[in-house]
Amino acid sequence: MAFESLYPRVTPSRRIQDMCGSWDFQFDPDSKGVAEGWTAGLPNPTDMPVPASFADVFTDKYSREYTGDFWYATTVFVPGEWQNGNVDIRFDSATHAATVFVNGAEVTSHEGGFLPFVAHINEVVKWNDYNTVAVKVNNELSWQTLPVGEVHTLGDGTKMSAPYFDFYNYSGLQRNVRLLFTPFERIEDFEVVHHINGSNAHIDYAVSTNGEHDVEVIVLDEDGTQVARATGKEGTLVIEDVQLWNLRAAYLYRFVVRITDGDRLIDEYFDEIGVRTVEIKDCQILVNGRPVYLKGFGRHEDSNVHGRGFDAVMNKRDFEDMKWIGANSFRTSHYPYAEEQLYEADRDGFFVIDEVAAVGMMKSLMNFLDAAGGSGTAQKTYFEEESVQTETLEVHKRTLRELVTRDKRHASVCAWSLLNEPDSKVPEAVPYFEAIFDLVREIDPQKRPRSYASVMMAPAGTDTTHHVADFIMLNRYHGWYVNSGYASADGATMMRAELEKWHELEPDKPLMFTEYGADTMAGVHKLPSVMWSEEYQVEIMKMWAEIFDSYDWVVGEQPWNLNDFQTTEGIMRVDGNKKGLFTRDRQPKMAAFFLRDRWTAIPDYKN
Ligand code: CKX
Repeated sequence: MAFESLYPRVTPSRRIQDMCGSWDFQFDPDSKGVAEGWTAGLPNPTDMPVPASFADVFTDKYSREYTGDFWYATTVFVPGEWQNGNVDIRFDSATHAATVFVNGAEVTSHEGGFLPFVAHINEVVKWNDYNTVAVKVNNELSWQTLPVGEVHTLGDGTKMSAPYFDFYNYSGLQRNVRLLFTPFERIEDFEVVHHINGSNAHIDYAVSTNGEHDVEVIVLDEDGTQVARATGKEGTLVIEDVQLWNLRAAYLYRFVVRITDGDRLIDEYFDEIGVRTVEIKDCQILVNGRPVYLKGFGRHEDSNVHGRGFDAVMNKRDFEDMKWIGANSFRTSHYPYAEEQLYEADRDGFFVIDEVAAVGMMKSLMNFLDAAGGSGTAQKTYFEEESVQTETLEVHKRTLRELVTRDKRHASVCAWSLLNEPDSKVPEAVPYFEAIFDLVREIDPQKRPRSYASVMMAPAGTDTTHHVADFIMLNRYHGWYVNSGYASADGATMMRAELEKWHELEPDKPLMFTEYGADTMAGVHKLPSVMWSEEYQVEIMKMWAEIFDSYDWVVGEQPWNLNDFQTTEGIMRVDGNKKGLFTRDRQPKMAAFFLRDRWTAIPDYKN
């Protein structure tokens, strides 16, 4: 069943009741909430906005850094007339794990903090009455969670998150929560695969329902005119004179799926879908058969006080900043983003590299940098650990199934990133990578290109896993973590040598940079430049640009990061990571103007 992956829509057969707003909230450091009946309501709550991360709303360190169980609770009125259908609560995410109780009864649980799940509540609901919803959430990290990390215990017994990744471990009900009504017989999922034939498109489709009645699919253009129709749970739709979806020139059709019994409508669902193809060919990434040059960013869902909480205003500003600077792509680093972000990317024609939260698969104890030296407490490297090759691999596969199921129809989702900066220099990584890359090839109906973001500690010749990738993605930091400051020119020389080696190893695979850059404090100016100054970030962007322009099989550049963002505190971070081309309040640094001049002069398509 993939009903949980269908983005909620109001249609003639479907209803939505928003559950966002102020919920009760309480920490449960002794994990006693279930035993003490918090499932029916919290004993001593404060109020907490949903969606939001809880950390940055508090003024005390204990609350901000809280690690362990914590609870949300609210009441929701369920209309009596909804008895003649399914009633579900859809959580667009709960970070990182959640168990849901309705009127004291456990109804579902879910692990993974960045993908949706539903609680089916018909059996426990009080119809035409108020119902208590309690959610036990947990934000503890381990070698089996995606993302990866540890939990440390301080001297007084307090737990503390120790992420293996460089973003703050924000958690909570960070995305939308909705009460849904759908017919008992309903559309559970559907997929489309596009084929372009001259001026026409042939779109193979498959619809999943939980019943036996007839299915029809209708396609409407942007004027609402019907341009195609087919019947049956599977088939092919033909759109003549198709308007293709292109980078920064989107066109979206409305695919309307119906279950009917003669003239009677049983269920209707729709999605806004762009018709396009994406493939690797002739050492290029092709959209609609044309080679593209990707300009854009690694990002984070991150903003002041909201933390990782869904923020439509900040998301809109991010897209406006990306359009201003001339970008046409982004990677959902380092976790699946809210569906609303992908719909925005569909509308604005952005090429999205959709990344699962497989980050930190390398041992680290201090803002992840320890991983470079393999230091830290673990005796083994990450992929040498038996539990990784078994338990974590299953978590990774389940999360990939959820990701592909949720995002498979989006025109903007043009590629998958299955890991970020894993320890890909050890032979034990090979079977793990092969298993997850094979899975995504199997379950993605559109067979999109797959890759992973390569860490600088596993350069060409050391990396053991690049054979699984359809294209190469490099995170490289010459000019910052290595060969920095006055030595940056040496970094450029070393990078060119590594690129030549990559092209020898993988002559048929295009290559792009998914991270490069320099921490930059907005407002720090020096002549000549020094590291951390805005002038230095400009120089580093120029250094990388000259490298990219030297190779036609370098097909994309995504500096790190679009914005400054919050991380775990440490000696390497000044209230977060400052590699943004924009500040955390979305204002441009000097280097953004350099990139704007550069990117607005580079076409989205090479021909
Ligand atoms: N890459 C040496 C992953 C990102 C971090 C970035 C950084 C690292 C660099 C790896 O999540 O923020 O240190 O800025």
